[in-house]
Amino acid sequence: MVMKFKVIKEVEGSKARLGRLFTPHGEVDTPCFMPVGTAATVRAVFPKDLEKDGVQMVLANVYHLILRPGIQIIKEAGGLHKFMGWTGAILTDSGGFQVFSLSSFCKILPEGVRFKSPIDGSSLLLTPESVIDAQIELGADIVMSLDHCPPWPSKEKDLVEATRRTICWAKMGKERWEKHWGTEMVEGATNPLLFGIVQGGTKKELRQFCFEQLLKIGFDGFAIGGLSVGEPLEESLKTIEALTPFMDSSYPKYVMGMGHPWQIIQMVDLGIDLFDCVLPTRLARHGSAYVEEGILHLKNARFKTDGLPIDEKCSCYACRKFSRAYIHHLLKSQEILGIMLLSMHNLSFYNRLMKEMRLSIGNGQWIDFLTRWRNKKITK
Ligand code: PRF
Ligand code: ZN
Repeated sequence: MVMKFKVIKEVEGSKARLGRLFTPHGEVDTPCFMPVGTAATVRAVFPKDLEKDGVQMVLANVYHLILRPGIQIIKEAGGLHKFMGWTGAILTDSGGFQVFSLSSFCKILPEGVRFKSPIDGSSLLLTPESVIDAQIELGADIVMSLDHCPPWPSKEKDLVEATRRTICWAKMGKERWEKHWGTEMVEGATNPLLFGIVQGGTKKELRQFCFEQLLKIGFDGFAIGGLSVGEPLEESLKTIEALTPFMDSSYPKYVMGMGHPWQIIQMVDLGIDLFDCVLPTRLARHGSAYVEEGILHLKNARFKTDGLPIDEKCSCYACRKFSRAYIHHLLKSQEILGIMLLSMHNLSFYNRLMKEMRLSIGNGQWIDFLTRWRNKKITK
């Protein structure tokens, strides 16, 4: 198999590493944070600003795009990249998480998941094969297998069943994948990457079993799903810590949907390469801004006359040009620019954090970086 991931530098005394992914839409440096653009838009942010800020890959969700506008419309528009005006890489999620988040609107069947559309009430069947087809039709750079993400807590029997189903669906998806691209990867070809998703709740043995089975099926990378679904944070990190030593280090590893800044730093230390999280853009829509010391709630009256930028250390457009008082005013007046500026700033904060992490791994100062962050308020 041709590897589409290269480990560039490892750290002594940590599992943190610097890597590079090779996708049809360019190289992606890891550790990498993907802003969430579920419905083919990172909410309230122009793609040109993401690009300027150094974002190399965004995440979209095939479940949402099937429902609206429909895969055919995007295909006819020239593919997802053209449709959304994004020239970087795109990872599309498969809909497996919606089994968790929309559990009352879906039914698990051996052949896939049946959803009731929240838009018009119609019925939609996602199968392990149909989600692969749809992601390929969109032109995704990283395609995710269909999985079953169970809630926490779940009975052991239900966890085992969800894991077995995830493995079975991964195999069915891989077979469909091979129908598209063949079984042999051609050196230098710019095919997309296919990732398998490890489930198994917080059960170490089940997680390891799932990974071993997925490894046998063969993927370009592996995601750890089923975390941040209600379990205590300590449990999520322990699960990752128990699993990563069993995961072949030559593959990229992606923890899905978990990304408080301090969690990302700890996961990088555990050898995770890829992240996504709605937090920076969601918090922005609630009027909150990340700074190294914590989170500022800019709707708070104490910012009414504050002439400082959101963060003096940040050089994003929002921080260069505007005051906290102005953004407070925009939020209070329900002006959309307030949310746009905060979204831009929060993503800038994440991108800077990722750049600093890559830099400190690259120049041998990872442990210092980790120690410095451990002492910050934002980690509490
Ligand atoms: N599966 C998929 N997407 C996801 C998850 C998962 O388990 C999670 C869990 N945190 C987020 N996004 N397919
Ligand atoms: Zn800023």
